[in-house]
Amino acid sequence: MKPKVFITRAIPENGIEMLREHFEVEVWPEEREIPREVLLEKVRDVDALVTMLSERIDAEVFDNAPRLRIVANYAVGYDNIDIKEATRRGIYVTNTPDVLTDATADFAWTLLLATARRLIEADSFTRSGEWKRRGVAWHPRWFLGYDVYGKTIGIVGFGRIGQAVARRARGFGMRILYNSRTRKPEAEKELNAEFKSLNELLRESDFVVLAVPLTKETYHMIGERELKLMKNTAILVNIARGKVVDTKALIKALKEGWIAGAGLDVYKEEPYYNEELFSLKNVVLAPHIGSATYGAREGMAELVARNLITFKNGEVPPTLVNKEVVNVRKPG
Ligand code: 8YV
Repeated sequence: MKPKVFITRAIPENGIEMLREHFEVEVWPEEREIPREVLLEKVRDVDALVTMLSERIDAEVFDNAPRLRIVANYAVGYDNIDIKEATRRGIYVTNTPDVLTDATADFAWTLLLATARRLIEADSFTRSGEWKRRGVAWHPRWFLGYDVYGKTIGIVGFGRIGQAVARRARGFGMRILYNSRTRKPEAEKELNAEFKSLNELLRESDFVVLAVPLTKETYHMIGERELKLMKNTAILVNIARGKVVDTKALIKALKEGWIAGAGLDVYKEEPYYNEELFSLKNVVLAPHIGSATYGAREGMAELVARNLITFKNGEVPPTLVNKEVVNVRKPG
């Protein structure tokens, strides 16, 4: 008999097909999120679980899943999973690094450029017929934005995605500053990046890109004090997690002109709606789509499947998060 895997959202078919060869597969078929009580019921007889960021995977889930041996998160981040609890119980946790790095870095740049050059405002002006109504071909003071080429970018969090954002900044002739928990001498050399304290980085950057994981240390790492350190011509881009920024402080900063604008892909809770924030003109907003390319999403599905299949074959999965779990239980 094949082991059973439950997938909490319809991931791309390539991953599901790979899994079908080795597992009995059930997929939550609806677009809406799986209700908590249904999830708790579904996990009762599963050996493996594929989860999304929006699901809290904690002791209660594990208590309901006596056969569960592995959780494959369909994301690089895993702040939705109680890793300590999983490890204690000998449950393997995997994520999807690398395959989404370039897509996410491209999207940071999409937000950066769209915010700097007011693309969304300009698009509505054109599409709504306002341009035609005005009856003027152009005006030297319309849609003035901020220069990007040759400016200074400050990247907070210099892991795979942060460095990929920096790699792109090289093509824009930028000075590259970064801040992270540990210094990265090799990346400094490769990317000609300068390590700065968070305060220095905020003071000196024209664009600040957040690329840190959400942890106790990074929760509200950008608040009123930090936003006040930024230049009033600077733009903040968040492709990390909404809770890294204090939303109230950000709204104040955008309204009162402490900073020039923000490009946001992530919010303190998701889905999110905030009239005060969403009515501002100097923000560009996306519904958490940093990794939403055909290539990245298929890569994520394949990696999820490879992790589960490798584990089933008694080997350590390629992108295991809780490495210490091998001391608690052997894979398989
Ligand atoms: C999510 C992400 O995976 O990988 C992450 O950590 O934030 C995104 O790529 C995506 O929204 C699906 O949950």
